[in-house]
Amino acid sequence: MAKKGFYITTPLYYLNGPPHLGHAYTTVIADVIARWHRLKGEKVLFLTGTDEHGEKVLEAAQVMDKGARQFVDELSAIFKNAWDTLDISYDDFIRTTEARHKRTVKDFILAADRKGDVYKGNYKGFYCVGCESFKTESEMVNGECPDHKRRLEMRMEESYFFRLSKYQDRLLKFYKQNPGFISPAYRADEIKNRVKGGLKDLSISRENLRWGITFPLDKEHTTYVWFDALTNYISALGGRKSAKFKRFWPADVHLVGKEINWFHSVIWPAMLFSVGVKPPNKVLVHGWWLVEGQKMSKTVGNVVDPLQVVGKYSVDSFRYYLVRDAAFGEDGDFSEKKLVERINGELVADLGNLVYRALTLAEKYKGKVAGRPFENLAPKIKSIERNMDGNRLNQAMDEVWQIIRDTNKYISRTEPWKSEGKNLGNIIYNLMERIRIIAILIEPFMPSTSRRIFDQLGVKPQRLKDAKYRPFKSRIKKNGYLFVKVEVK
Ligand code: ME8
Repeated sequence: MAKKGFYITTPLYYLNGPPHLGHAYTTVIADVIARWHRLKGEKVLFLTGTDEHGEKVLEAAQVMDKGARQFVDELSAIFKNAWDTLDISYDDFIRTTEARHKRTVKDFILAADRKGDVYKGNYKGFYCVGCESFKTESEMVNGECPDHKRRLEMRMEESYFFRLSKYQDRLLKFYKQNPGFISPAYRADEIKNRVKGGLKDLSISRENLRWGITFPLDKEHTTYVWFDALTNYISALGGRKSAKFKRFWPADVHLVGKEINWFHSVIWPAMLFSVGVKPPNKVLVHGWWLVEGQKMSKTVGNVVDPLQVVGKYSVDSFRYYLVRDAAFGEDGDFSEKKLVERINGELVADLGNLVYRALTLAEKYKGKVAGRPFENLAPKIKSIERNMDGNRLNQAMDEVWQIIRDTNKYISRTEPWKSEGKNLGNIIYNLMERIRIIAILIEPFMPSTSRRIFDQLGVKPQRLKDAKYRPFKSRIKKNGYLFVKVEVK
């Protein structure tokens, strides 16, 4: 059976605290891409979940004075609820503590061992619990991990190793043959240069940590948390021999933040080479959200809670802001002031106003709604499609917004309040059809707003193939404003 579905994943988030703005961003972006592919009529598998093993999670449980098991059960439910609130249309939510996952991790280690890629040795190095990885001296700044600002401890222990070094040439060849594998392209260069500089074998087991998956070759060892976590993308399919695997693998997109690109673009493909599975099609790398110019941190006290933001504004305005405000790939800078500006200036004044004005006209008008398009939208929709397919989401959004603004301009230009008869019927036809098309195009970004527009037009939710003018078939039921203006004090 050939692959015939679109498979997209988010990282599995560590359970060391509730989800924050950064987690919400990745998950919303993945949701937009997943919804986009469904809109095109594709069968989609959208996977997210939680990374529940390792020292970092264990430490967090201890701080809360909870047993690890209870801690991860509670926190993974909190993640799941957050994604439900944000209208995330995940098809599967995997937890690394599940049996289906443990089975696949064991299968991977045994297969890599059969290939001769696992051996026992000793590790000596500086470990950062924040990154859950060893750091070289050149990566350290004043004895600390620059990302986590933690003093790094020298560790020496017996460990099993994975022969990552063996795959250097194969990886370089793979990158060459698959130029779109790491995207955006500038994120590929840093990876290629590092791989060219040589690869060290990877320590994949821990002796003094019990919270994890028992290493199948040695009961005294626990599987290294990254070797464990990466495998999830295949465990969720039911392992490398399942029917679902045949249907969905290779994954189309692993969406990740820039700090874990290395794990997904180097270690993961090497693991897959070892067990004889094709690498994913694409690792799509995004930047970080800062908050008013600063890195989010508990110590600074500037961690943004996405649920608080959507409680104050709305789910769709938050989703809209996240996608629109940061150029994909680059860092973004969260500010509530900018969020409010976009709500008032774009959601209320452009989209909300358009729908309200046009439906008011349409509801009052008793004549025949028919006419001719004042503009051919096909080239614009093609361009949006190209940008969406290329994951340039904010550019696609800009183009959708242009259609919205042009429709508002069309109202000012044609002055429907001064028109009547066939002329008015034609204006209303254009407005209703364009609004229906807009509702289709915004669905991936703002699913509930899209639904509310379809409801008011009295039509069923539609797909991308319906995004063209057709005879008017709506039954208007106007129902309030889509967005409310935020009063700024
Ligand atoms: O790395 N801006 O989990 P994690 C944007 N468990 N995105 C951000 C962000 C920010 N400030 N902070 C976090 C792990 N993220 C591993 C992954 S995958 C097999 C295992 C997002 O909880 C971004 O996607 O530290 C980043 O890569 C991810 O959360 C890291 O989540």
